[in-house]
Amino acid sequence: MFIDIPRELEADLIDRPLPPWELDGSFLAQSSLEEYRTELTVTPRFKEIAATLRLALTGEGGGYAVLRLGNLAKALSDVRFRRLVTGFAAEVAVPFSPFPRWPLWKDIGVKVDKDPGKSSGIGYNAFHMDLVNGTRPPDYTTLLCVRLDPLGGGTSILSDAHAAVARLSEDSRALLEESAYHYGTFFDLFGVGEEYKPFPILDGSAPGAGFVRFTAKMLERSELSQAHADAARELAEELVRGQVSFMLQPGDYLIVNQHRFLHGREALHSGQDTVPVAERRLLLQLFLRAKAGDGSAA
Ligand SMILES: O=C(O)CCC(=O)C(=O)O
Ligand SMILES: [Fe+2]
Repeated sequence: MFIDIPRELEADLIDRPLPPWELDGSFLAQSSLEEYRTELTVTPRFKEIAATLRLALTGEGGGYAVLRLGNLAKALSDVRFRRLVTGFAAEVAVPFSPFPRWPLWKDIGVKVDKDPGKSSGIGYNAFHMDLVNGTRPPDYTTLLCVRLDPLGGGTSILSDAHAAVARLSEDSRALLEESAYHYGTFFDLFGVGEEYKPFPILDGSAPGAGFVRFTAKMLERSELSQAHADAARELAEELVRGQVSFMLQPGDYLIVNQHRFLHGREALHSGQDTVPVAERRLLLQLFLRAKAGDGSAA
């Protein structure tokens, strides 16, 4: 679901600088949420775009959206643009940082010597949920594209997790409901609950509800029993079968409802070591927590 910003709204937003935000612990402060909302909702059509965005993320069949903010990215300074995108994000849920040492927005650059399958690696980044091993993963994960891979790789991939689960056999689903899965380390994180280890991929909710707590990265990096690994591999294959893919353009803002969709990224093009670090692909990542009492993320 791609959402364009009407020209008149772009023009209004360019003339409407937002103040710096404040944090309350690792969350965007309520006062900043209200201030941004007040500033932005007087702009004609902003409310309408925010409603379209929420519907794309939580309505029937929805689960992700790409806001096309490229013209605004070009027209505004980095600081002003980042505040504006934070304002859009705050219309969906509360921005927060699970990583105490990082600011609200975290850089995802390209590191040629990192595990290629992990965040900021150069290889295929398999379907996953972010912060999968916390008892409360972020309700939304969001990625803002600053720079493309100049060599042409890095297509984003998304897949409807519940649709993939629905295509599995009952036996596989039963295995995925067992607390037999684990992935990664859990250290010094805020706002995502406790470490969950081991965890079930399916939590026994009704079809279409609950998290599909999954990362295909566990297939290579976690010790799993044969039967559990086979069921997880089937799910990974169904996710690929149902995937959509597109190349994020500079200024595109991808928001993923983690209760519904899993995400990943195709490999960057070979030859990243020949690209100067400052010219490599760059995304900025921000996580969102659904507002208290707002059951709509699920
Ligand atoms: O590089 C990308 O497009 C996705 C990165 C990602 O999913 C992550 O770092 O969690
Ligand atoms: Fe991710």
